[in-house]
Amino acid sequence: MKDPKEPILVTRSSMPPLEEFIEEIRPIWDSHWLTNMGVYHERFKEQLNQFLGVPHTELFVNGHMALEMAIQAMGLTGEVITTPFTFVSTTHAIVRNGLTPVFCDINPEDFTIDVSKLEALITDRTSAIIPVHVYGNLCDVDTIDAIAKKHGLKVFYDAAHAFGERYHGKGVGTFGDASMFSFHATKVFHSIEGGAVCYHDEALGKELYKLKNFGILSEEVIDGVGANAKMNEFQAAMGICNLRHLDEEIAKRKQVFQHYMSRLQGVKGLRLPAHKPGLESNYAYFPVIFEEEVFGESRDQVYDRLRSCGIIARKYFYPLTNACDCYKGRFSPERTPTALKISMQVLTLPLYADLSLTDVDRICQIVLEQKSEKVGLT
Ligand code: T4K
Repeated sequence: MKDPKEPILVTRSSMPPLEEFIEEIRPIWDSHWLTNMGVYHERFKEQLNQFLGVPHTELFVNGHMALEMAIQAMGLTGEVITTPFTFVSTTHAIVRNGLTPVFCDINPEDFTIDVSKLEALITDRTSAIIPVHVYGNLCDVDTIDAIAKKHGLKVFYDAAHAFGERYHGKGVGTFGDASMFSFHATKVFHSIEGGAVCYHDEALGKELYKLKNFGILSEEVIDGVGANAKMNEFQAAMGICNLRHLDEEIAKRKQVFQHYMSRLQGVKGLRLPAHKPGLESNYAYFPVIFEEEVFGESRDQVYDRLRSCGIIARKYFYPLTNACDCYKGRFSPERTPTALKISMQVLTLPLYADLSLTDVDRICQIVLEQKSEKVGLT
């Protein structure tokens, strides 16, 4: 149980029952087999294929290494079109592969890549599109697919936020050439740290498997410049336990999400999340856009007031990745004006399975405090 005096953070890892996890890891103790694609690794992979409805999955130590290795394994070159409205991992993975990210603006409705601006960014150096299902909002996968096919480009989705979602019954991991999921402790579904790449082409799988294990093909043949990005047995065991509880996890999140909606809907100057028709959401985040001119307060003012009351909301995703200090002078965020504006208006409110509805009421009351005072005065 959480101490009511403790601050409320943006999220809180869900844990399986301790006894269940202990039972799960007992055989690992007995076998002394801890990593390097053991029994749990293989079992977890099979369960994920089934659950996600994807043909193949490769597991990784974390989502970031999954991104980096998949970009390498896909043999991408030159320029990659992507979004700056994401966690910095997406951009770093492209740059660390020696590629140039070309930033496409986002659409103001669901903050995914603006497909109407994609084609103008394609050059003869473009090899791929790496869009992000940000907050679990599904990109316009059909248009992206059509553009990619027309120009002979690969599509690799950063689906870090979209685990467990389905679109018109199809698992989100089936779109594009491949998709990456993050199983970090802060996610709807986690394996403490962890990540996966779901893909269609078996040849890509062989490359991924090799690269995450130093490029080792067999005891005496090393034919790839790989690294170490293997998921260990304890991570896989945690994933297996959490997968059993995922439906319950998402149902609880949905309740919290709907309670926020009931409290904040209709407030002038606030824009609340909306899900695409046909999407079975995982309720990963609750991003709110604060339109200062109408709401009367800026995102930063609300952030500060919440913080002073022990509520730690987060400015996901500010700064834009093309505005990060490490990229200063290299990219210009002004070229993605919608993303720039949204990054200065958005605040993601606390959302996790065990967040009580009373806490949601308190958070909403603090968010609306100034506004109600002003209304009271007039
Ligand atoms: N692509 C995208 C679009 C991503 O969002 C991410 C990760 C990646 C790629 C890379 O995947 P990974 O390599 O991480 O698998 C957090 C997460 O660390 C990160 O996984 C996530 N995105 C990002 C959006 O959020 P921070 O720096 O905000 O985390 P931190 O430590 O401030 O934690 C946030 C809150 O979570 C804490 O206030 C409390 C709670 N928490 C945190 C930890 C570490 C827990 O309840 N338990 C915990 O163990 O990045």
